[in-house]
Amino acid sequence: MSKGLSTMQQAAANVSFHDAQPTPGDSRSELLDGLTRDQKAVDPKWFYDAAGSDLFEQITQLPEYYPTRTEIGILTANRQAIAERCGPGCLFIEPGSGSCEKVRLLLDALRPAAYIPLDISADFLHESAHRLGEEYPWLQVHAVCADFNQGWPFPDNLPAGRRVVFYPGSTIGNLEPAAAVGFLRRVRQVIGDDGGLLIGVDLHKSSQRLHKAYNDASGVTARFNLNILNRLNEVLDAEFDPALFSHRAFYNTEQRRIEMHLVSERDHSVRCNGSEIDFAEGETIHTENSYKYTVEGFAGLAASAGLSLQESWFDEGKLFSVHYLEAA
Ligand code: SAH
Ligand code: AVI
Repeated sequence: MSKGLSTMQQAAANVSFHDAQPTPGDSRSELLDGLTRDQKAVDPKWFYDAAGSDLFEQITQLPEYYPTRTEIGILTANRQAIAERCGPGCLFIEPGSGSCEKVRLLLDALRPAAYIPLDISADFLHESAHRLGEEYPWLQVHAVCADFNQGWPFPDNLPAGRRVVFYPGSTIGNLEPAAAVGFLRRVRQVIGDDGGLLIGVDLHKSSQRLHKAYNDASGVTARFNLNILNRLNEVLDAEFDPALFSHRAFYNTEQRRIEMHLVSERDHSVRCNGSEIDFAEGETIHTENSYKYTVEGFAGLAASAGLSLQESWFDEGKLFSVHYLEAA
């Protein structure tokens, strides 16, 4: 995507945009806190500036990265049943909406009263929401730029309707299990007693398959991982040199998660927000976890947030799952 911000000025009448991004001061302290721990770490939300969102779109097209195409297959094959579960005229809320591609598979069957994409990647959200609004002139789109772990600031002018949260892509896997329960509790609050949750969850599988999905031959995932250093340079006025770090991704079988790290190639110091951060050779910045679940494991997580599984859909190979849940 590279249409730029000019599309904002030609906003379609059915699209509105609400900005509730974290302040630069909060962003700096959050990042510095992570970079000064024993195991240096950065929240994966920092992957997603316009370049990072573009790189993620490229990842979704990689032959090794099975989740996106598998989930698209499941949504396409079951769209009628899914639309029946969600019900007509709902408010369809998508945290982490990215390119808003997957919602397109459901819109005609679903006919929601409004679609509310909520994402941290401001420019990308703008473009994706406007493009969707142009393609679907009957659809009200209320885009919200916010951190989905810090409250969901909806605009006041949402139409009435049952609320259904759509959380595809296994983005839930990027949250620590305790944070995932916190996220699901928020969903439970947002949907109230009569709403629903439609969620995509990646399943536990062979380490080899997982390893390949996060270590693609063309190096796109490595570029995605390294792009986080550009964010650090921008937000922290820092001088990280991407040439001094390399991509590492592996499956941690005990924790059932892919871990992504950036490995320092040698001892060096990086100027960061006016002070120096030291890196030893081989030391890493932990940039992402991607947890893989069993259906029982995910159902347990949801139950502790007050949500119960109503129906599940799978691909033939049981690589990926899509679930519909309601208040328990
Ligand atoms: N739903 C899409 C995109 C998944 S990629 C799909 O299934 O393909 C994850 C998306 O979540 C990105 O668009 C990213 O910008 C967004 N995201 C990640 N962390 C976030 C956070 N803390 N708050 C809001 N959006 C976030
Ligand atoms: C967005 N999220 C679910 C992706 C994942 O698979 O965990 C992000 C990603 N990281 C590396 N490749 C894709």
